[in-house]
Amino acid sequence: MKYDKEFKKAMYKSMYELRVFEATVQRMYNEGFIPNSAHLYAGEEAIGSGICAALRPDDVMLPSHRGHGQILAKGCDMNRMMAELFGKKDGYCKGKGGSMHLAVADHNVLGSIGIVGSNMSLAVGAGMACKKNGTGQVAVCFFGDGAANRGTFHESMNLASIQHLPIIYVLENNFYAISEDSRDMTNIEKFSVRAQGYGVPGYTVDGNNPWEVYEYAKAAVERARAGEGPTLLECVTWRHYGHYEGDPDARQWIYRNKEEHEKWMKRDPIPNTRKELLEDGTATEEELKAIENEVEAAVAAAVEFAHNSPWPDVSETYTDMYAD
Ligand SMILES: Cc1ncc(C[n+]2csc(CCOP(=O)(O)OP(=O)(O)O)c2C)c(N)n1
Ligand SMILES: [Mg+2]
Repeated sequence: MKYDKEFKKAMYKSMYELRVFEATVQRMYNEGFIPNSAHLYAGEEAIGSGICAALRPDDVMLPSHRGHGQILAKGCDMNRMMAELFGKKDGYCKGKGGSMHLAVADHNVLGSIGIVGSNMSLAVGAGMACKKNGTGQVAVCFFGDGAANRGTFHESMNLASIQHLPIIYVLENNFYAISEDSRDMTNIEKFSVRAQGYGVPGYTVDGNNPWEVYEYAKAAVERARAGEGPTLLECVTWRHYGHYEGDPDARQWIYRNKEEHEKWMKRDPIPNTRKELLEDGTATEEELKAIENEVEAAVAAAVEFAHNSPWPDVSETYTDMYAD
């Protein structure tokens, strides 16, 4: 076996956490407890978990707007994340960040972001800081196929390349930017070829296979830590739900195709990895059930924590808004 059993079980646990967290966020949103927009990560877990398995705790993350899974996979606290989504005082940003400005200072998560593609510009600054620190830190920037058509993608990658910045660009290609099919929005088959234009290595990776994502991430991280510069990883995947929670396409197939969706659902990374772990003798059914029960209890406890957390006081409305 290529990986030891503990590593494989930890990867499954991480992906399962992301899945249950998002299913719960969906329920909490629909019950009216999350006063915000929610772009769910379900289906894309192998990317967040695979990339983060290759990171150090002090590496810097620039999540996208679809960031819950990315942030959770970095090891952030589920209770404080859920409280933040509820807008409560014990949230990571005292309830003022919500889903799309969820920053976690003590894990170097610079914040999920509502302006699509803007985190690629910020990644250059983060990459410069990592390089200046001289401790081998890297910056990981997550964004989608839609964001890859913004100017910031090109400017960021060019500057990162000439300055040999330690940045991993993780393009989550789920084929859609809201309702726009990326196959109608570009004339290239693979976004990864764009990296060549900047002298950056670019790879297209199976984003539903955590081991493949991890291998490419590990190589990209090693390259970045060695001072050799950025890498672009295009991770091909599929989101299970609509663009945002409430998107009518999730039930009515307005812009996505039901047949294509069903084809992708057979490639769902969670049941497939579960099956693999059972078949290759990594874990028994009982062991996997125990992991799943533990995760489900932790997510339920996070909901409890969020419900019990107080609302922020009105006097705090303008505190923590700007750096001193
Ligand atoms: C600069 C900017 N333009 C448009 C939007 C509206 N918008 C929000 S998400 C989104 C699509 C993003 O698609 P993609 O980058 O593929 O990410 P995905 O949602 O598929 O993860 C758009 C156009 C925005 N938030 N910011
Ligand atoms: Mg997309």
